[in-house]
Amino acid sequence: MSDNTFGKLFRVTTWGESHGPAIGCVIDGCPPGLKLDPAMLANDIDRRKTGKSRHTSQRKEADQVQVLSGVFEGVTTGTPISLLIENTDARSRDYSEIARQFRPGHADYTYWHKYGIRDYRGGGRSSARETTMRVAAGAIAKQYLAEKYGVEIRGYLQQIGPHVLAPKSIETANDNPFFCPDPSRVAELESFMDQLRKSGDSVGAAVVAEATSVPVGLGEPVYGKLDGDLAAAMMSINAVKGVEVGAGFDSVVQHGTEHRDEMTPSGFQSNHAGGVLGGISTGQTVRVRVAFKPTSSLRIPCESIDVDGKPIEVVTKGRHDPCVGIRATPIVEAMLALVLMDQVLRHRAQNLDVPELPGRIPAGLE
Ligand code: EPS
Repeated sequence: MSDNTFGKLFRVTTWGESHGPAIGCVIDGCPPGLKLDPAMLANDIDRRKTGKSRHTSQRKEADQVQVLSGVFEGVTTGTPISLLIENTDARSRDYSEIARQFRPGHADYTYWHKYGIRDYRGGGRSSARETTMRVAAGAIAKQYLAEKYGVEIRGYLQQIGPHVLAPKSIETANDNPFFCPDPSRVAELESFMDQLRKSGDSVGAAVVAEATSVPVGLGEPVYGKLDGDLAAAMMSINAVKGVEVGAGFDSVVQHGTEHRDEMTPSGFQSNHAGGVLGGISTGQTVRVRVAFKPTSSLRIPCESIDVDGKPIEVVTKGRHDPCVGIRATPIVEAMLALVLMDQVLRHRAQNLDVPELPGRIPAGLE
């Protein structure tokens, strides 16, 4: 496993396993002089945590982040920032049977055949636990982007199973366990999840994240496009099976007259592009939608095989998420922040001397 680093100039390397002593990351390339707000860092880590409601895994991690380097008197120094979180509530005995078995739909099988060895405890490196460090690094990127450019990143649960959630009031998404952007739908989600949990099954979900006040010009044609980087970043999150930017797959049925975002001196008239044209940010809201598959650790028995290829019936015990998408909003936001942060530094490295040209239109309706 040799690709644990994300980004070209804002480089984040994560390490650790779900049931090891700790998880951590090293962020190399963070500009010096950024005053870090520890409360904001802790808040984002807390938003992603397990065990905050009955609808997620009941593993209770303190998720206390230790800043080991790269910050002096609360300000980044430009040297590598090293963050560490101890694992304090791993229960490895839940995994004793899984040690020799494969859960259909899980990375168990591919890790085993790729490496010939696997830390089966809590899924090891393939666990969603790893996303904690993405959120930590993303919180630092968010702070820089907000301070320098006024970029604001927010996300919400857009769909869970058959329930499509319109963003009636995005600012309330943090006030409920689902990141639901419509308070009037929360009770319906509670009973949906209660029934699902009782049934022992799991379900998929979709999360939307958007960034406002993104500077024009981020993204590098042709292999470092902003949307290309976003797709890769989102697909690297556990359980993600699809990514859309702007109109995404709805573009298939659109006509050009509908899809094109008409321009006037006062703004773009729509945002089917999702804030990206030719792989470069337009200055409009960058919007991404991410599809999460249903989780595969289920207590409903099913057919599988063991490490010797013998047929078995597999049942997963322990504390699992019936829908990993429920707490994925902070993770999607973090990956959006990391991509924008990296592209900001890359843009400045090459194009700092390019003047702002006349005729730049302000952000439009969206
Ligand atoms: C996970 C399985 C569960 C979750 C875990 C992700 O692990 P365990 O069986 O050890 O409780 O709790 O999520 C986290 C620990 C976390 O911090 O997100 C999995 O299989 O991905």
